[in-house]
Amino acid sequence: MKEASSQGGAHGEISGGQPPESTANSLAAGVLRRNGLKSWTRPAPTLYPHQWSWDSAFIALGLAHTDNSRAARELESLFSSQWSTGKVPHIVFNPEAPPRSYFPDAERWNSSALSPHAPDSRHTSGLCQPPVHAIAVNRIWETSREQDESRASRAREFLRDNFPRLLNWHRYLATARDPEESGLVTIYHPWESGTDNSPRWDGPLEAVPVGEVPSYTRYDLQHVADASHRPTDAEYDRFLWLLELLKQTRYEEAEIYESHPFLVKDVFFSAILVAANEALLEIAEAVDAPDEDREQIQTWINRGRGGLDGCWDQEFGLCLDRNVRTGEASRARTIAGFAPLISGGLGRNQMDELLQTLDSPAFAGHPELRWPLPPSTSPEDPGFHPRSYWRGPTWPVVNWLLWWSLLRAGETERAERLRRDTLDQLAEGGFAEYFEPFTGEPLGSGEQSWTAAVALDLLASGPDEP
Ligand code: 2M8
Repeated sequence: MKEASSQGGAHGEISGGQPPESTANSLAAGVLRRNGLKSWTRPAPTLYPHQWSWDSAFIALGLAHTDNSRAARELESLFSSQWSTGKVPHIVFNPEAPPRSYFPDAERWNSSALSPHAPDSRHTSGLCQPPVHAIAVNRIWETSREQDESRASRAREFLRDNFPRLLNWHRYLATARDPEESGLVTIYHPWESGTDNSPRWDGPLEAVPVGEVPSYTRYDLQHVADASHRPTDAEYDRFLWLLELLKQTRYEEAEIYESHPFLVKDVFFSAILVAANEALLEIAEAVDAPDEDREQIQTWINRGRGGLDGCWDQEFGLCLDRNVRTGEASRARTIAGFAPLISGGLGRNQMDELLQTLDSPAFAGHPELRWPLPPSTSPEDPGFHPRSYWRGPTWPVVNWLLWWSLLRAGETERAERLRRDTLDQLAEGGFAEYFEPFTGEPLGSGEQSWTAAVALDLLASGPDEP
């Protein structure tokens, strides 16, 4: 496995060929250590100097294999900035980040001043991201249980403390973000999806007339080798305009629902919520939560699966997002379409159809791919771009989600192939943020924490592992 340089865009090699797993483990653990601050971990050394919500969840999942208490602290630190509405903010700002290192900064979001629901203690963004957290908490529980009784009892304590926070977070998503009770989560900004410039958002974004955006300087471009890896300036203008509109509502959910021009039912986010609710049900079991909480979680799971069923597109063999404003489906072929695989509970026919799409030339079966790993956007989609962020590159963190979902669905052989191919890609390209799908070139930031974190989980979960 290669180790990428800590400078964005550079990916230096420290050893050739695929190393033994113990070396790979220590390289991955080293990335998390170097990106680690006192109680949480930066997603990348320079490009992302603050705490990001779903990055932290993946990081905790990886840390669960090396240091349970550090993993627990990672999530506790994130949840200490949870809003009173239950929302877990997508960014918690680091007051010690170097000046002019990331934009939009805390000042631009201004959430503590604008919203009475934002925490006083730390500045945060006003958005949220996919809820991987309960899945990570469950991993901490699983890995602690395998150890001595004192660790298991500390983990049980951690579960007890965090169950109410997770439940509030999921309740926020099931209510404020789904007033229609459709089972699908509404997002207010492409940043909430985590797949920022995906062609999924092209249609809904085009419908947003862009107003006067207060002047700004992008700092992200100074941390990558080439601007083509990142979203375009035109995309940034739209992202920042949406932020201005959200500020005008003071981040009030009801007002946003009333006036905001970008309201989309995100199938990928919704599917992760279903899987996270399954994890939460297991946590509820472990902490002996009241029956009504468990029933509530089960209702959300059923509702989520029902909602996703309604978004199935026969022609693409994928699930599609829906614009709440127009009712139209986003006809883009992206990895988000595999949402039902993540939410689980599929019948044999739908599973076969999804796997057929996954294996087809539209995704992992494309004959020119460096590894048979699904690009974030299908090479057959008009919005595909092999180097541009979420428009085509392969993301290890997405491979992890698909691998984990395949395992849960009992597709063990296929899951194992995906695990091996993902690790081979990292062995050649290092712990990059994302990869060019045809050449395997590492792109974006080097030393990306969640890439290292999922590598640790994949390495620990091989068929030879106990
Ligand atoms: C990317 O998003 C941020 C904005 O939130 C950015 O581009 O500046 C996305 O890949 C997102 O999913 C991820 O959580 C974040 C940090 O890794 O970077």
